[in-house]
Amino acid sequence: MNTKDKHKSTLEEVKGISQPTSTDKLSVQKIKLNRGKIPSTKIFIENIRKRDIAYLSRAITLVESTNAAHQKKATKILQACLPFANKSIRIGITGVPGVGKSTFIEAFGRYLTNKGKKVAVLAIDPSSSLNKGSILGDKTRMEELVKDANAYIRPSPSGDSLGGVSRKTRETIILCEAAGFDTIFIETVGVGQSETAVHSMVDFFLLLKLAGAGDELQGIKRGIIEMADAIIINKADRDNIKQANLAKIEFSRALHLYPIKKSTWQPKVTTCSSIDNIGIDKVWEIIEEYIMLTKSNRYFDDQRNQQNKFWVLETINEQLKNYFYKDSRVKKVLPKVLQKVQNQKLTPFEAAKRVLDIYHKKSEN
Ligand SMILES: Nc1nc2c(ncn2[C@@H]2O[C@H](COP(=O)(O)OP(=O)(O)OP(=O)(O)O)[C@@H](O)[C@H]2O)c(=O)[nH]1
Ligand SMILES: [Mg+2]
Repeated sequence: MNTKDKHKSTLEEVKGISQPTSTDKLSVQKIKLNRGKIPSTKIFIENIRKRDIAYLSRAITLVESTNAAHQKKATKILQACLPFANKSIRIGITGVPGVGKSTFIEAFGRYLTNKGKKVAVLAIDPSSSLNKGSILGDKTRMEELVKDANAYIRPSPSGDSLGGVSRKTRETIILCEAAGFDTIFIETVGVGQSETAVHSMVDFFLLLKLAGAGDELQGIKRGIIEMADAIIINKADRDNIKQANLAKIEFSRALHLYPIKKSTWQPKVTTCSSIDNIGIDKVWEIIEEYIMLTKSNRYFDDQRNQQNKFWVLETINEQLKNYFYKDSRVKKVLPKVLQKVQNQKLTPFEAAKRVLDIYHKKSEN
């Protein structure tokens, strides 16, 4: 062994045979990065700005961590990333399990990276797709996108609070934007309340649907249709083309019955086949048209400002609730007054007032 080799990490010391992927250079860098000391904020920023995925992922992990030291670090990184954020198009994608979200994102993502775009995909709450194997499923359905150097796919863990998930996703958006991703997809399963949260963090909201199944069958709530800027009838291929075209006409008609949106945008309906890559370009055309309209009538920036305001207030609300319910005296008194309400000894309003008074008194001391 010569002196140069002596200083090599044992992780790299496999002479004469090709390195398995688990010990290739990038993996070694990742392993090193994930152990021991957390790098300085400056190092983080430098590497995130270079679109170094290992650093970006590590920063997102800090954002997602509940550890106080990690959160402090995450705040510093986010603050430093802020000047570089905000320069992307944020697109929400929703639809019931099986509608083809992952397949669509694979096709659409590839279409965009071929156009020179840098695409980040954040999947919120992937575990809600009934089985927890969906991340694995996504990896196979986004086979090409996963390997694409201009794409980054990150499933967000489903947290116990919606506010918590939303905060993490919003902060992850900032990190991805600072890393130069100019098109951000945020994917949710269109059956829960997370759509409202996603709607309040994106510029454009896409709803994927299937032809031939009623809204109830598809588990889509009316509110979600109202939020949509475009409805895409997926799987418009093979025996399904005629039905998909019919559904397109029906939805276009139905959408005209909704009140005009503040953006003045009339939501569009289109069909596509994610598997055969047909109609994908039309989706991008629609989004570009939307951006042109809303940038010229200033709705685009207004909406982002409104969203920021909304999230400030939302975060305050959530924190206040946390402080309140974690307060030891509240914890002690609340069950007692609830019991009194149940026994008809106290009205709900008086009960609430008593608990709030106790909390206020404590904070004044
Ligand atoms: N024929 C046809 N099949 C499709 C199309 N898009 C998706 N599929 C199929 O539909 C099934 C579900 O697709 P996914 O992309 O996994 O659906 P998803 O919405 O991501 O599902 P979840 O992750 O469970 O929420 C798969 O078997 C796909 O191959 C399409 O355009 N045409
Ligand atoms: Mg999926």
